Amino acid sequence: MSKFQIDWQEVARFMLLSRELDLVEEKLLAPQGKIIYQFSAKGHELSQVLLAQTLDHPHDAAAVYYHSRPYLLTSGLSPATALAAGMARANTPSQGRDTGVVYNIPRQTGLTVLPASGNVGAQFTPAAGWAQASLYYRNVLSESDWMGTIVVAHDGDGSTATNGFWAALNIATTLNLPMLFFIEDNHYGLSVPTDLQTPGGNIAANPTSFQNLRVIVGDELTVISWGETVHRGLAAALNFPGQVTVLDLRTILPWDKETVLASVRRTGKALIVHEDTLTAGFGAEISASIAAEAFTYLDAPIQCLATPDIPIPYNVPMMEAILPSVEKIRVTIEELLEY
Ligand SMILES: Cc1ncc(C[n+]2csc(CCOP(=O)(O)OP(=O)(O)O)c2C)c(N)n1
Repeated sequence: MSKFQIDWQEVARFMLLSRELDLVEEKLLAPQGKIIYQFSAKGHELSQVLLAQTLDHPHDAAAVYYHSRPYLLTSGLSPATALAAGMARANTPSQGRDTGVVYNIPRQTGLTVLPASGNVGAQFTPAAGWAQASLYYRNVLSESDWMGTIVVAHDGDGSTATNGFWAALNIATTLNLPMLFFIEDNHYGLSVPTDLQTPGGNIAANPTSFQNLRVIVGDELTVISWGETVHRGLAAALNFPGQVTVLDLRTILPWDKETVLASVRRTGKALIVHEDTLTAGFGAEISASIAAEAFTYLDAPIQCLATPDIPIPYNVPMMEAILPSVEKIRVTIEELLEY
């Protein structure tokens, strides 16, 4: 993944194409008995087409599931193959061996779609394997063309109850793998509501204690932080499920500017939280970069919560009083969301 450029005309074209294929299957092929199941991608189109446009590195890869057709169409799957696969025809990716809509695309010009199966949760292990291999190419074999690769595992919220999900999360955070867990949360696994398989029903809140995990939970505001205030930011963000992305920078020299800019361009709002003083704190640097490089995407002023320009008090309650507290962060998030 090297840049974040959206071709909106193409986005519209692939979204409409995907929707049209669903309608052909729903209205024609299913009633005629030519497909056994119809795996609708309705509602999945926008996020997947945007994701496919973002993954542009030749070694980027994805492991997909049965709702991934918009993503695959954007990555080079032809509409004819898409329909033929659903009908279990020959010369289609699984040649009728598996649910038609789980495809794989060996790398030709675009990215690789790893071999998939209809099993819920089967995507995470191959994706983690690809990510680990990419680090090997990059760090051990010193093949510089593997720099900047990322692998995505697509699945639904139900899959976060599977062994594959947790095992991959464990190794991805242990080895710091370049891996994105792209979970499409429609609040149900078939007819089972999320709160019956996830404490509190918030699938993003569940894995937040994993180290080296940059948690992405929402799309209306980006909270940028590092160190202790990450935990406060996460605690505050849990009050706004699905609305707030919390980025843990982990280092500020270098800092992950690309991730910050990509996220702010997506959410349109930025809140920086740190323990350093407001004046000359590193938040000012981040704020300046967002203003310079993502200004036209902003829907609200960039905000920074930091300590006032005073020495940090030794007395604990006094220290707590000046640090950005969970409550102060929560209130600021609320104000920014309402802006
Ligand atoms: C290993 C396995 N167990 C059970 C199933 C049957 N099954 C198909 S879809 C599904 C629900 C998946 O829910 P979720 O991950 O939330 O995806 P959604 O379809 O809601 O996007 C289940 C249990 C399966 N395909 N694979």
